[in-house]
Amino acid sequence: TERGGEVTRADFPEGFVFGVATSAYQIEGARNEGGKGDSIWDVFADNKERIIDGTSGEVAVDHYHRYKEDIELMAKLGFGAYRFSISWSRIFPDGLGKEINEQGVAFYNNLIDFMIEKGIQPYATLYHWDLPHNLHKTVGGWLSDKIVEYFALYAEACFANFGDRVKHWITINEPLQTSVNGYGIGIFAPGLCEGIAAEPFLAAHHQILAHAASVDVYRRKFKAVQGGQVGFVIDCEWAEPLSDKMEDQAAAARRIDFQLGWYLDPIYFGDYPESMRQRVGDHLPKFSEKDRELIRNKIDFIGLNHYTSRFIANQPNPQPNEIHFYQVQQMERIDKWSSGEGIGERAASEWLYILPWGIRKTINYVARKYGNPIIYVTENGMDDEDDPSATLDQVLNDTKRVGFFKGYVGAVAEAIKDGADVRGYFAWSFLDNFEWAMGFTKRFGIVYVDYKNGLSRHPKASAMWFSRFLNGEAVDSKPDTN
Ligand code: GBH
Repeated sequence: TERGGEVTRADFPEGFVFGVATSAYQIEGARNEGGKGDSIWDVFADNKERIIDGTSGEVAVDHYHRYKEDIELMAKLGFGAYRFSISWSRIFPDGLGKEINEQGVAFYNNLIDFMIEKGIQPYATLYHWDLPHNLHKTVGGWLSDKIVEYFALYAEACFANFGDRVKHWITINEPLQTSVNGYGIGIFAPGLCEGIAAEPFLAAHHQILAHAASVDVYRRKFKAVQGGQVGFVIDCEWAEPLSDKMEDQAAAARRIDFQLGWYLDPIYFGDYPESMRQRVGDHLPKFSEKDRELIRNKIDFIGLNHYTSRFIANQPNPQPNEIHFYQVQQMERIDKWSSGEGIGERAASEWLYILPWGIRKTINYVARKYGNPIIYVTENGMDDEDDPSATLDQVLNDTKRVGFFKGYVGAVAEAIKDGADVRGYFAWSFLDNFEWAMGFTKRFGIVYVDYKNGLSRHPKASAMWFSRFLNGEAVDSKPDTN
C-alpha cells in the first residue's frame, strides 16, 4: 500500500509521545564521582584494546554535569519525553542492594525533577548494560541465578525513590546484546567468549527472570499507588526471506524467533520458541513451574529497538567463520538480493542499512504475534562516521539522517494505520556519545557534540527537522514500501 505525501504529527494518535533516548554509560561520565561504584563497562573499557579508538565512558559527554543544559535543549526542540537509563552502580555501588548511595539517588532526583519542570516525561531504563562490577566478580553476573534477586532489590529501590514521578519503566535494554555480545562473542562487557555454546542462553534466562521479578515487585508493592507501567526492551532487525521458497521463509521466521521470541515467548506463551528448543537443545535452560508462574504476562508494554533489516536465507550447514549463535539458527544474513542489488543505503556502521519499511513489518509482526500489545519504539536512529577534518557546518548538515527519520517516522505512522497499538517513538540518540566498542568513532546524535571544543552541543539539521515536525509543520515523507 502506497502512502506517498507527507507525514505530520497529525498522522499520529492523540497522546502519542515523541522523545529521545540515551543511556547512562554512553553519556554521563563522572565515573568516580558522587559515590559511584565501577560497572562492568568501566572495567571492560580500562583495557584499551577492547574499544576501537582506545576511549571509554569515563568522561563520555559529561551529561552528569550538563544535564540541565541537555534537558533544556530537548524541551526547546519540542520533545515530550526522555528515555534515559539509571546507572545501577550509582544507586548500589557494590550492587548488593544493602547500602543505597544517597548521592546517586540525588542525581536522578534532580534530573527527573528538572525534566518534569521542563514538561518532559521521564521514561527510565533500569539496566542498559552497566552491571555493578562487584556483582560480576563476586556473584558471577548474569550467569548466576542470584542476580535475579539483586536486580529485584535494585528495581525496588528505583521504584521507591523515583516512582512518584516516573510512570514508564523499562527493566532491561536489549538482553540479546548482553547475552550474545557480552557472554558469547565477547565484544561487549564483561567480554566472555569461552563457553560460547551455553552461556548466552543462561545470561538470557536470568535476564528474563530478573525482568519478571522486578515487574512482580512493582505490581505487588507500587502499582496501586504509583499507577505506572513496566516494559521490556527488545531489539529486532527485520528478517525478510531472501526468496519465497519455504526454506527461506522458515529461516527468516527462525531469525526473528532468536531475537524477539527468545525474550517475549516465555512471557506471553510460557516457553522459548520451538525453533530454539529444537536447535539449542540442552544449552537452553528450562523454566520450572515456579518460573513460569513468575514470568507469565509480566509485561505492560513492549519496547522495540529497531535499526535495520536483512535478507535471510536458509543455511543448514555450519559455515566455517560464522559464530555459534548464528550457526545454530541455520540461516544466513544477506545484504544483497541475489541480483547483487543492495538492500538499502548503509549508514556508518557496517551493520546498519536504511530500510524504513522494515520497522513497519517488525511492528506489525509484534502486534500480530503477541495479541496487539502496547508498543513503544524505544530506539531508532542511524550513525555518521566521526570525521575530524569536517567543518562544523558540514557535520551539522546531516541530510542522510533527516531522510532516515522522515522515512522511519512515516513507516511507524503506517504501522499504526495498519492497526498496531504504538504509543510512542524515541529517536536514538539525543547526543553523539560513547558508542560502546566503537568508542567515539560513530555519531548517532541528532545533536552534535564537539569533542575538541569543550564538549559543546550543536543541534544538527535532523534535530531541527524534529523540531519543525513536533510543532506540527508538514514534512515530506516517502517511506519505502515493499
Ligand atoms: C543499540 O543497540 C543500543 O541500545 C544503544 O546503546 C546503541 O548505542 C545503539 O544501538 C547503536 O548501536 O557489528 O559486531 O559491531 C542496537 C543493537 C548491538 C546493533 C551491537 C549493532 C554491533 C555488532 N546493536 N551491534 S558489530
